[in-house]
Amino acid sequence: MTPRDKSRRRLLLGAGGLGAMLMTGCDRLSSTEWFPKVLRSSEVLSRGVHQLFSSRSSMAQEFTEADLSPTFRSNGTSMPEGEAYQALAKNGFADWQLEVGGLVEKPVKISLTELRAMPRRTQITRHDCVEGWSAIGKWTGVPLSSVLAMVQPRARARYVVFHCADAMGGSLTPEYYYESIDMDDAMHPQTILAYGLNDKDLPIANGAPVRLRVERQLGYKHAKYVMRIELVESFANIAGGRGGYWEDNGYQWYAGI
Ligand SMILES: Nc1nc2c(c(=O)[nH]1)N[C@H]1C(S)=C(S)[C@@H](COP(=O)(O)O)O[C@H]1N2
Ligand SMILES: [Mo]
Repeated sequence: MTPRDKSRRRLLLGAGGLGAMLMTGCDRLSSTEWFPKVLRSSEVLSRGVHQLFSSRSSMAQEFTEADLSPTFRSNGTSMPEGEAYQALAKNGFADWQLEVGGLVEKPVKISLTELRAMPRRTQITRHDCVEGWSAIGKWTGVPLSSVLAMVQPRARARYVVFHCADAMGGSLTPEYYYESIDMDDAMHPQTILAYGLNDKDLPIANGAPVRLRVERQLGYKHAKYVMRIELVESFANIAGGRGGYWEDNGYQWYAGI
């Protein structure tokens, strides 16, 4: 027996011994009545703890008017260059239509007027950018869940992808900004398609006519200049395959705050 065999043997014996110990422990415990009850309550407890600390259903903090930043700065694109976008902007986005399709029963095109006529939600939240700045703004828009209710996602749909109007230079074929979130975040009450900022129409610098607010995640997830929403099972075949423009450049897909 080589020294290596010996140490392996010791390891195996050790593991067996531990198993035997656990077995007898369990046998003894399960024969008493209280053990299954304790097990059940600890399961409930751990579910509660999970919801407290890692819950995807928790709400992001909301602030008051007094907390608003004097101005909400712009970051990344502040004016998409494409001719199509420029034409839409010139016309006050009267001809803009949000396309919602992919893995849905009823694909739709929604105009800004139609979006504005839907039940709205207003929220004052803090935006945190990875570049090290934050700002508090008041956003008004339509819960994404309402739009999804209209189109009826198919059972296979796992992610919602936002395709934007701004091309991010660098290569010969334009790479458009895009982002994606999962169904949990898509259905969250604070996830809205915002058309208003601080009681005014969303400025172009901040993503007009419509940008995503997904309040429990970092700034780059909040896609501006949303033109098309696509429900997919996987984002492996979209652009670089990582679910977003910045993700394709190395950022995390889930950017929880
Ligand atoms: N289409 C598009 N969306 C975008 C960006 C962008 O350049 N293009 N920048 C992202 C980043 S990094 C941040 S911090 C926020 C900035 O939003 P703001 O311009 O309203 O401050 O938008 C995000 N969404
Ligand atoms: Mo950002």
